Amino acid sequence: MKLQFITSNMHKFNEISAYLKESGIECQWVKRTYEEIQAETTEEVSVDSARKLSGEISQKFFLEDTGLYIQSLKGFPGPYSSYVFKTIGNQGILDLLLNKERAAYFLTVISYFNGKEILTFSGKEQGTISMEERGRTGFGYDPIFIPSGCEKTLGEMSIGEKNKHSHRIKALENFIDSVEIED
Ligand code: ITT
Repeated sequence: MKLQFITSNMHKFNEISAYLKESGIECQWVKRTYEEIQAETTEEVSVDSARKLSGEISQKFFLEDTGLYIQSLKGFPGPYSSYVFKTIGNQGILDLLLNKERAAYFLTVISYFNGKEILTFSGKEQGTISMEERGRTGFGYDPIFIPSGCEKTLGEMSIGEKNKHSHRIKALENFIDSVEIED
């Protein structure tokens, strides 16, 4: 079994391919950027991207969009996570949260194009935002996110540790459990 994963992000590919390898599924990295719409949900961004790419790629593929949702900021940065990371970054988020509740979650929405239609699968990971950046593994918001029940941030975990409870792997499990993936 072989799956094509479209992403510009090497870390996403490494996490997903490490997990799929254990399940005996080969994952091919299609490394490319694509334009994302600005929308109010992670799902809309994910589905719209897959719909546009399905117009130019005839084979089956999947992609995913991920957002960090902070409860006391009414879900911000959510679907704006990419822009917010590029602009104010992790320190900017920590500054916004001074004296605020720190509960947050990551949401990943995978969109799979099966050659005919687009199917979506979600995964959520609850946690809290740390008081300072910690750790150098992972990427993006990993150094400020502590999964529920853990003491370390995702930035202090190996891929194997992060994959045990991650939003991305939960979405992936829903995907591979629900879909017949032939060659
Ligand atoms: P694509 O090519 O797959 O779109 P991307 O890096 O642009 O790669 P997203 O738009 O899904 O990915 O990511 C939105 C932002 O959230 C971006 O700043 C990422 O660094 C960050 N992010 C995504 N997944 C994350 C994770 O597992 N841990 C920490 N930060 C993450």
